Amino acid sequence: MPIIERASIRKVLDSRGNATVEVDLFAPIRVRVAAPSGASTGAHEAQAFPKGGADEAVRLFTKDLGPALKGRDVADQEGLDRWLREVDGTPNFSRIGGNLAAAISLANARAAAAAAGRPLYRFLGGRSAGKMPFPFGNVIGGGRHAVGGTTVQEYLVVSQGPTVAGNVFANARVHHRLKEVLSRKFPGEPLGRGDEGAWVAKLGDEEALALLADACKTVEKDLGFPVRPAMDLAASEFYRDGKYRYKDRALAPGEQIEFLVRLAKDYGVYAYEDPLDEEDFDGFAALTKAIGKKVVLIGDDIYCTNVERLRRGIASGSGNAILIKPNQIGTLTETRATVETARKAGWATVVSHRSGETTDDTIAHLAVAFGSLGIKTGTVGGERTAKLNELIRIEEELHEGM
Ligand code: 2PG
Ligand code: MG
Repeated sequence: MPIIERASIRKVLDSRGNATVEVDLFAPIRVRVAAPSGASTGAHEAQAFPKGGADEAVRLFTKDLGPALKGRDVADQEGLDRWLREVDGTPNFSRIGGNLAAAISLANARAAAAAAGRPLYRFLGGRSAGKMPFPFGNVIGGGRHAVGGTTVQEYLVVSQGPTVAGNVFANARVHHRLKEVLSRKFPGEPLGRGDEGAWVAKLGDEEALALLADACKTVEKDLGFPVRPAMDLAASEFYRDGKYRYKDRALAPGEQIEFLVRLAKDYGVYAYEDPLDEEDFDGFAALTKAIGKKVVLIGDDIYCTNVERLRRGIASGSGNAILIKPNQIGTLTETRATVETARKAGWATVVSHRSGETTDDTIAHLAVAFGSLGIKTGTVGGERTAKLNELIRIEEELHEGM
């Protein structure tokens, strides 16, 4: 396979107006990957940037990493990823930053795919690339992604029709429907949107779920396939002094589990992400015992795409699915190891965007390559539709047998 002839980097904007990094590799075809950034980050995830932020990442790349990439064979993904770990030398990529590591690592995969003349999803997924993920679309928001919204970070719609294109548009329909419902409910009041394009309104947490479940039912009836509600509670963000602190109630861990079991039953919740604090493996196990056969229970902050933490969770039965964010762990090789471990244990994977995104569409390819159950990447907004529209294109290619 070809070697990297040239590597460059620039500081670019993310969708929140913060700086992130974008890496170009020439091998000799030019490929480009930009890294996203989170707001509700897990305690155990890679540090996104070195001290000094994106500017320091650019400096490190320009001085050391970029020149050292020159001459590397793009086929050696694992060697590159090992080297990134060595160069960094810390357990959480705090010297070079997980964002720089992920951008380099994924750009190399893109370069290798381009050299092989194959789309990335096919290059990474081999023959198994073919099953399309369900899009998980954020439609009502709060937490760290929206000022004045719900305590829960994300209310999501998961449309489950026969095609990804149909599901993407069904999710958008629920987003539209909620705009009508919310403008009627709060006449004359401003209706905002959070970092991921979800509606932000003065709603209680159960009230928001009830509105979402209703909107899902309406669209489901119209379209004739399952359209289900889901939530990313990002519960660590509102767990303080032993209680989950909602606007209208404070729940001890046992009460939180009872609350979630009831909501799942009353509103037909399809999936919960981070329903409990990121250190509560026992709570996750108790919830999984109670509803794990019926509800997809996804660990994001608890696992941070980290294979060691996932192994611990598999052993204790703490969930049945894991969220996959490459920049939480830093390299493609480690991301794949986590996905493989999940698959072997019968756990589902959901590949995810970050709240601060760019128009980079790499995760659409990863979700297809990994045969993931889902991809969480918003419903509307250019940095979200970049991924959704790429999924539509991938589905078309698969359909045409390309
Ligand atoms: C999450 C993500 C994406 P952030 O919690 O799942 O929705 O948020 O990127 O802010 O960590
Ligand atoms: Mg999350």
